[in-house]
Amino acid sequence: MKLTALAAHTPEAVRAALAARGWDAQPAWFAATGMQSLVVLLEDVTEPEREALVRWGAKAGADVLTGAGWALVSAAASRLAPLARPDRLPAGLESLAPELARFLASYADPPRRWEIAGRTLALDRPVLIGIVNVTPDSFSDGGRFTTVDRAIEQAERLVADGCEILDVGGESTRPGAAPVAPADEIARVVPVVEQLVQRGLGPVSVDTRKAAVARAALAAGAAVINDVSGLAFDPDLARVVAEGGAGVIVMHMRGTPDTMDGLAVYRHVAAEVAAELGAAAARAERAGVARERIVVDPGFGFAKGPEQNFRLLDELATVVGLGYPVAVGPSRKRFLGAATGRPVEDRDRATAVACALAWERGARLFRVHDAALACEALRVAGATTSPVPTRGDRDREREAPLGWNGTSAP
Ligand code: PMM
Repeated sequence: MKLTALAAHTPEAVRAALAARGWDAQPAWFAATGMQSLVVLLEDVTEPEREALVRWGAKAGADVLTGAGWALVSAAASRLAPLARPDRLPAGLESLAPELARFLASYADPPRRWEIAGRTLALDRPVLIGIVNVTPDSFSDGGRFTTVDRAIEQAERLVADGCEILDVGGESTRPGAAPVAPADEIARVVPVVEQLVQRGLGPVSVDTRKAAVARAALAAGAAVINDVSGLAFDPDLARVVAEGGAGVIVMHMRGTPDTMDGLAVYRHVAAEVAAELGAAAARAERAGVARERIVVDPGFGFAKGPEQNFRLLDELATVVGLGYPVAVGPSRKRFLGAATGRPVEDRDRATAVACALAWERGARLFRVHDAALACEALRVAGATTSPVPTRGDRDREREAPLGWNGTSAP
């Protein structure tokens, strides 16, 4: 007998091993995801639930580590699947089924598209979002592109370098930045949005926390609203997005740019950021934004110190596990400077590496100042991932939500 250790950090190696042995793409992918080992953290676990989990784990051959109120469960996705099915669920674990079913369904069949105003973006390859700041005080290209012409020049360069979306921002989110009145923000942003739309550059996203700015931007032709406050700053913003049929990026932060640094206190940063982002995305859905229009972003640098940003980057799959497409914005941020010792104007290589790492962990959209290096890095990273085969409707009906069958014939 001959033994080869397979690279099990993603299902790719098992998929490729099956494909090399004659399996079709779809069953090979499905079996590979079923065989993939997953670890889930369960919290708010009652004592009877904990006992039921330990009993199930012993029978199912899953590893279960528990403490008061929590459990860590590690098993192949196909072994976890019965816990998500009401007809196969062991007694006492009923409260686990809905969340686990949602997670396993999005894990096996991740979102592949993002619906924004007027079009659909494919997410089976990296999507670059180019930053067009029209603030006089933004930290990294502050003051250089304040006029419409210069913003357009910058946008043209970003598109030529590989950006598919342009994100126009008229308010700096740097701590201590002067607040901008909605009318001033509109006056900065709208002429740029109009010009970009007129020239066919974009689709255009607008980075704003304010409903009035979002309304004006959507009327001018913007297709996405990018809210760094995660819909917490202006209670009307989600409704404006819903009514405009726009896409939305819901970013994680705590407090405001002025208070966020003092709120960077976490016991388990990835779990807490994911939970808070999940709640923000649910707010968007309650306000009428369709799930297919929502992208979430962990908000690197917002209410997070350098170590927390790196932990979050490493554990990005926890945010991906929410089931929404994930965007990241590490571009030129302080934590990259902390690791490299490079000043803000020399962090594009570090940004490109962070983007590639984020892709490997499941991020699909990348907000950058300089697209050329990030685009190259993401082409390399993207080439390591084969597209997830589409399941036909019949397959969906038969398999959905969780019918892994590791013994499918080729
Ligand atoms: N970072 C900044 C501004 N907007 N939006 C999203 N979605 N994600 C981010 O990480 C993010 C953002 C701050 O950076 P900038 O001032 O250079 O734009």
